[in-house]
Amino acid sequence: MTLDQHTLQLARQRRWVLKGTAGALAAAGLGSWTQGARAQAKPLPAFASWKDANSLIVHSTSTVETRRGAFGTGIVTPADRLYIRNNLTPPDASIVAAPDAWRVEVAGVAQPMTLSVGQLKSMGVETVAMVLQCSGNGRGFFPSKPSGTPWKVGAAGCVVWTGVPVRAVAAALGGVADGMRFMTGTGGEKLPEGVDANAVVVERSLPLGAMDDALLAWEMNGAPIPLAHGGPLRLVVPGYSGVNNIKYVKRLAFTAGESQAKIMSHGYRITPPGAKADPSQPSVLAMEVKSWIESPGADGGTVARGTTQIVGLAFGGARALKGVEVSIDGGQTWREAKLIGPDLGRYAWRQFVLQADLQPGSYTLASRATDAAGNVQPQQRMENTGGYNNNSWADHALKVTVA
Ligand SMILES: Nc1nc2c(c(=O)[nH]1)N[C@H]1C(S)=C(S)[C@@H](COP(=O)(O)O)O[C@H]1N2
Ligand SMILES: [Mo]
Repeated sequence: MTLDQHTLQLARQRRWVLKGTAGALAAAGLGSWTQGARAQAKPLPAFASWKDANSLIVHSTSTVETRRGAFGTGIVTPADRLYIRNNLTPPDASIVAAPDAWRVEVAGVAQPMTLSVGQLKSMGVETVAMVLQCSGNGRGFFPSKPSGTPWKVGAAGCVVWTGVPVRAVAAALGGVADGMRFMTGTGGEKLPEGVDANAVVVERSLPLGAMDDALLAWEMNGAPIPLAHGGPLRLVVPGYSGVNNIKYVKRLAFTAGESQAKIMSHGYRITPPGAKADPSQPSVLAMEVKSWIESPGADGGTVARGTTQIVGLAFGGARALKGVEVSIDGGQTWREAKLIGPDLGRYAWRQFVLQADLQPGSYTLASRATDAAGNVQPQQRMENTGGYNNNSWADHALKVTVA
């Protein structure tokens, strides 16, 4: 990419209305505009200052979203563009300086034990590519404006994790103890003093079967996991939404019951509109089939007429992806898109493309994915108070003007 193209792309991401060529923009002093825009945007939090600000929307010091159109076309989301969601202040950065020294307590097995990351590395190794997606991704499309970050598409990424299978750890410690029905992970943040730990701790319980594909991971996209993403050690559970992937995991327990932490009992529940969250409502656990278009038009700008590659991202959630259809008329007619690039496994996302000849006019571009079990991405979101699990294709459609 030339510098001019790059500048143009940056400007598009900033949603400026563009007229003229890239060269003309450079001549018009676009450089100073970009600086102005950067000054206005919220800065990245210190623990994530290494990220690519131009690819991100900073909602707050604990919530950072990838811009639509900025995921890149390499399937795996680069670490410096990956979203961030922290419920608490992350631990001190010193914990990632000596990653092998981090310790995790393993309970609910025949021989409970506290293990260092160094020890875990001797117990087994496995790699998985998976979609990491916040349960609230797409909340920003809910007309009811649920409280919480109004994410659009960018609280998600496709990430490659390496670590030891949870099954191998459990087996090495004599196996899961009798009667245990859940796998419970606890985050290693320092909790504020004087408050009930259960009110704040990030602790989640998943059905025991979730351990089958789960890892205790120390590497992300080929490098030690950075603090922002849960290093030195993270519990990753392919197919389960973001919150169930516990960063800086300090305890992994097989338990008879669910965690009593508020984030488990009341947080992340599918609560009917108007009702209050309570433990009888279903938990947000496995992810559903979903897709969205990345290009053209993610910036809301005008699209050039002629042959166009409509590209996007699609995943099956807890199941493999089967296929994706694309519509250019808001869902009246659909055509099968082509899946491109290598298949990194059932938990990863795939890129898709549909080539279309777009003549001047207005278009509503939509995509609709189907998983291996035949579940089709629905037209409408399922209304719920927390704004979770939005996989509506209509909400994710893009209106574009072709000129
Ligand atoms: N320890 C801990 N783990 C956590 C969280 C947290 O606040 N603390 N946030 C969860 C939520 S809600 C999401 S969406 C993902 C975000 O992962 P990321 O910041 O690496 O993108 O981490 C999950 N794991
Ligand atoms: Mo989340």
